[in-house]
Amino acid sequence: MKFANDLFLRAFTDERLPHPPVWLLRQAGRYLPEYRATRAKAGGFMDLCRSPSFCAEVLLQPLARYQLDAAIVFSDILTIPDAMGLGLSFGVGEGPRLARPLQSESAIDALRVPDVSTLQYVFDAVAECRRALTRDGVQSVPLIGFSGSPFTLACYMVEGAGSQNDFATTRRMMLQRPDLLERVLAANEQIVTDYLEQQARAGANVLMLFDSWGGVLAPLQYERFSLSSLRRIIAALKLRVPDVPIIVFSKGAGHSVAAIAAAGADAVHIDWQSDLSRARADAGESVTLQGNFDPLLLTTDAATIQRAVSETLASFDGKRRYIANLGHGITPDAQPELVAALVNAIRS
Ligand code: 1CP
Repeated sequence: MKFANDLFLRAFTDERLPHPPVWLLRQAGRYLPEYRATRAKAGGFMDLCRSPSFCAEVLLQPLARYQLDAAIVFSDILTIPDAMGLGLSFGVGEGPRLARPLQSESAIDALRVPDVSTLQYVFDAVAECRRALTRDGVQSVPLIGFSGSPFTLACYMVEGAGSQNDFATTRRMMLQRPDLLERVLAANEQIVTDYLEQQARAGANVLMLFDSWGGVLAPLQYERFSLSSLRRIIAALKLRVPDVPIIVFSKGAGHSVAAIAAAGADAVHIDWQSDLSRARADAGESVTLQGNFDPLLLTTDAATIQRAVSETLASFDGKRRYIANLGHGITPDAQPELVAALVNAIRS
């Protein structure tokens, strides 16, 4: 595959780059008026995710506005609980809800690993996104495919929604009946592995695992209930799709950067509460780091953003094995012109 811009892929090698490649977690989304218009046209959020042409449309929206070095397939991590029949819905301006959360042993007994073909609409979206990026055989920027981690998916599957109390229902199950949580994690591990493999086969150039809630676990719990499954998923993918770099984001697990690197991740995404220089010391020189600007910057002003970028890149070598990004997803109140300010400050 030929790329017009392959800076992002070169950040997975030891090459020194002219400036860090940059893309932003959740770069397509509600902060963009054109995204809100496409979502309204599609009907609902899952209708948007189920339409490859709408997915490609919103994929391109941030690329048209900003000089970004990667694109991420438009989808959501909750496609897997949906395929498991847990009754996913999204209201306008609301987070996800599952009608049938896994809150009893009998519900977990009934849990089945879906056939990966039930997620064909996601693989079709990957292929359509890749086509939308490509002209005359040249792809503009690399395409990232993604999945939730087994633990983070389990948080939603047990809780039935997002959480204001660090997923207490899930953690209570972990404390009282670790065997039950481990059955959910084993089911998730199997489908996540196949799901990522199929995204790579459909055209994703890089894969990312979102362990967004791994940080609610203490370090030993994190190893047992999250990182162990990530390690096995990475090992399986390295056999099945060996040339595809893998990025791991365990938000709030800055204590385990070295362990995530040792688990085989090609890149570790760093959250905004962690320090990049410290992460570099923990991860070593042969792992790529991605992150970690505070998403709140996108609700401040251009001078504040310029200062934050200068300070970060003065204290940290951003030209080798580093991908600039946010330390968590863009929020709906981010100002589109400040996204431009951040991207331009990083590039210069
Ligand atoms: O940049 C892009 O193109 C965004 C694609 C994308 C990704 C990578 C979306 C679209 N969701 C995700 C991943 C995702 N989804 C994560 C991991 C990343 C992270 O930690 O930020 C998580 C935790 C979710 C779950 C989810 N989906 C939430 C959070 C719920 C909570 O716990 O509070 C929400 C609000 C969604 C819906 C969603 N997904 C994506 C968008 C644009 C939206 C908003 C839906 C809408 O239009 O109303």
